[in-house]
Amino acid sequence: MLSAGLANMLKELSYSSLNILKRGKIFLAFVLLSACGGGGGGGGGSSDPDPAAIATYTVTFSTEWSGVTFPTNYPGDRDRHFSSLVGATHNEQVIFWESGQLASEGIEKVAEDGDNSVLESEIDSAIDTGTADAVLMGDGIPDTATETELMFLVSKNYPLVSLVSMLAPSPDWFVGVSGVSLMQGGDWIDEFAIDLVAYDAGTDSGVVYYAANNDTDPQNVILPLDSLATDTDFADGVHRDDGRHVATFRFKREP
Ligand SMILES: [Ca+2]
Ligand SMILES: [Ca+2]
Repeated sequence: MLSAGLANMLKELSYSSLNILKRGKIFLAFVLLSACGGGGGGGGGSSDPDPAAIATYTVTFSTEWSGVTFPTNYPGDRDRHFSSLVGATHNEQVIFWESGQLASEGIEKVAEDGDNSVLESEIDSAIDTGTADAVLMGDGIPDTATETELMFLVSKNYPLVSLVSMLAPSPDWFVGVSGVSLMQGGDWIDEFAIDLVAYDAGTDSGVVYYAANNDTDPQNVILPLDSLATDTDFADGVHRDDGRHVATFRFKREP
């Protein structure tokens, strides 16, 4: 609801309030803090004693994947899509996936089938042990669109985000982030973007988008997607010639 300008002004006011408090001008500080409290109610943490303990973010998931940008064996405009977003807010004591490590069964299911159920169970287990705060579930990018948005709450004790989506159709290829922090130096980050590398989950041995299922046994580690130039345009997870990324996450803090 608040314009960015007004939100910034309120933030400045709250810093001013703290400075004024230090100087002992309690009354004026009280008035300013009241103004801030009223303005910040949209953040969802209005009953929290510390308004900065919870933040609301929107992540915009966008793609430039097309027959023009990645033409080699392109699956076609009516087929190319990204599966429903799935992930978690969590702390540093849990890692749901990592390049160079074996994929969990949950990541395998997402990467091969766009099936989020096992990864959701893995996140639920982490929530039970106190290392994750919430499961994030969002839309994918259908063949008819180039972006989607997911809004979510995040708390100071669980400021990391892991979020993935299958690049589809594909044998076991996915995009996403693992443990990216929405805080820097104790403050919420206003806005940032991450260009997404395409990863091979190491769980299926297909080399083209429409490869038949071919379980990799023993499983390989997760790595940026590499392929022959005759199979796809990907090398080291990006376009082999121009370095283009197949998708982007843009995180933006909501006022
Ligand atoms: Ca593979
Ligand atoms: Ca497999």
